[in-house]
Amino acid sequence: MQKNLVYKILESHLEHGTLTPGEEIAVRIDQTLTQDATGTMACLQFESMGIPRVRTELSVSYVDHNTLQEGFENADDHRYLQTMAAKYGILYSRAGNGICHQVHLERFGRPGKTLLGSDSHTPMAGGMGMIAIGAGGLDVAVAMGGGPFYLTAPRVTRILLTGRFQPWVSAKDLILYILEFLTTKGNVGTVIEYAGPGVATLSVPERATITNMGAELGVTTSIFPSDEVTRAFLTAQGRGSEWIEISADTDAVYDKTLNIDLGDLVPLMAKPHSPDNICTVREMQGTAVNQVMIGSCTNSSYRDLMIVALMLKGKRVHPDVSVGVASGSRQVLGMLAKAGAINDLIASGVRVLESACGFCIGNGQAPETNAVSIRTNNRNFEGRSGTKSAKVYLASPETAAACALTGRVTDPRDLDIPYPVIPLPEHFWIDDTMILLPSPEPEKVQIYRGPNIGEPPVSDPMPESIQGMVSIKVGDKITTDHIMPAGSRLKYRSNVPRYAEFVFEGVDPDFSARCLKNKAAGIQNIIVAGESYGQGSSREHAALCPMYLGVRAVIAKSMERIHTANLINFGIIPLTFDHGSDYAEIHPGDEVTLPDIRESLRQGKKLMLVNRTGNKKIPVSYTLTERQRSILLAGGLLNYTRSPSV
Ligand code: MIC
Ligand code: SF4
Repeated sequence: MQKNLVYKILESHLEHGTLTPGEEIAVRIDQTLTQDATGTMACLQFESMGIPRVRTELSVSYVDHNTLQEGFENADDHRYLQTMAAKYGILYSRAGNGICHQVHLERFGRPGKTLLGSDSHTPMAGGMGMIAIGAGGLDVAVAMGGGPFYLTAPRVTRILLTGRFQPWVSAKDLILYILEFLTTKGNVGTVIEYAGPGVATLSVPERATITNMGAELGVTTSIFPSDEVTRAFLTAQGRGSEWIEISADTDAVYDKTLNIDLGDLVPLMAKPHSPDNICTVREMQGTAVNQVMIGSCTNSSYRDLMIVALMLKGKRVHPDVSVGVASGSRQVLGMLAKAGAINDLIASGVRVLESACGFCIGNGQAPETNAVSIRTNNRNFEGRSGTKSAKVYLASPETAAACALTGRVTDPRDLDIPYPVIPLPEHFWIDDTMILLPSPEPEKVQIYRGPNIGEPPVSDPMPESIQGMVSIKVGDKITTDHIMPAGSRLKYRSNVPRYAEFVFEGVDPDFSARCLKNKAAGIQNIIVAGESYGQGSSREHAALCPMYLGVRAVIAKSMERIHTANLINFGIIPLTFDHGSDYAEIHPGDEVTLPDIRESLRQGKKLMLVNRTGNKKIPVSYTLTERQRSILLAGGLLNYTRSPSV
């Protein structure tokens, strides 16, 4: 049978199951990546598995998120990660070397391979023909130990690209356009495969911008074929020998095909507070801008930042706008410096920021009250910038630079300057000295553990029945940033009891204390939610910390993939309403029961939620494989791994 690209790679890595959409499969993972915000927990979990050395072809531990280092916590965690990597056979990318996804694309991504990363934007590596998937840290820890990754065999949507971009329109505009019609909801279980003659007009970094923001669509991953453009990129990275050609068969079958002519696109923006709230830049034209932030894993390649530097060269940014530029990697920063672009940026009044996540995760650069902030990153959830009242618009580097110059929302086509064309460099600057190799004498490496590091907590097995209380009821599109805020709270990632104090901090500041009180009284906590619960980040703390607070079930209208997997991994049952209208029948504080849950799960039987306060029976469902049911019965993946036959 003629195969699409996704199924070709999945088939060559299949360990269990049959490749039929909707079926559970397990695939071998060639490479893993972790970062410092999710990685410390993943590494602690890996250590607790008692495996002496990682069993992947390549595992890299990046430090890029927690580089603000207010207090000792982050620096201690970094030292832990460095020593842990040295001992267990992991490459360690030091703080300052860049954002995990950008560095991975430059130095490690390989067409045809699989990559699992403890970060939701791992699919960025799909820009060079890999199956790259984001997952919770525990799933990545299992993959580091050589275990396969379980997922639902996806439906594949093909996006057929024709034509080429008009000047001033670029990859960000394309993915924003796709977000407008596919939205952030309803794409769970799908992979997007890009094809068509338009593909050849896009460089690897442009493709990576597009696959990066597939995370915002909620798809499992996105992928481009590996072609001559990929070969040129790998060759310029000194890795030409790692290139293979890989693409779909001519008559390959897809679940759906969408057609986009790149020439039809115009500059777009995502308005507050969702990446799918799209308008044209011209619709917002003239709105006063307070801040422009250019960078993040989505748009921080050499191409993106050279365009910005050339647009600003010889000019000054508007005096009312604070402008920051953060390169995605030390390679990009070094090349900008060699090209004189850093001088151009400095001269124009730009604040040159560290090669790290920084502003994107609310680590510094919080804008002023009620600010309009134009950013090139991928998420504009309320409060993520660090300022709750700020209005964040997502846009391309071209649009962001135009706004920086004029102090108003400006379509870059309206600037009277020629569109800078940035050819792919023949050779990128290669200096891997900030990537430390594992120790040749692992037995001699002492692992450093600062006082911020605690043991990862483990849940109890699933009780016979859940007797609980609705501790919170939230609406639609609740993101993991709502559940587990990042920014200034990030430094507590390795200290679960402390971090758990901030669960739902911006939504209901009393949530954590209420849950702990219930827990002490033997009452289980239940979360009730609307559509697309758990969008956004892969952070497993959005499940781990609620688990610590005694949350046992989440009942939602619908739920996102990575978060659902994280809930299961930490023993919290993800349930959906059979009838969305029943959402209205439950209120905060209601006493509810899930009778005989243990037995029902064991036998795969239907569940009924009894609302004792409202005196109602509400049918709820789960879509769980036998393995997932066993994990829940055991009280999470760690318990299950220790004794799988619960
Ligand atoms: C994000 O962009 O939200 C993050 C921070 O990179 C997260 C990971 C995390 O919470 O540490 C992600 O996207 O998975
Ligand atoms: Fe870092 Fe932002 Fe990318 Fe997440 S989305 S990995 S915080 S740059």
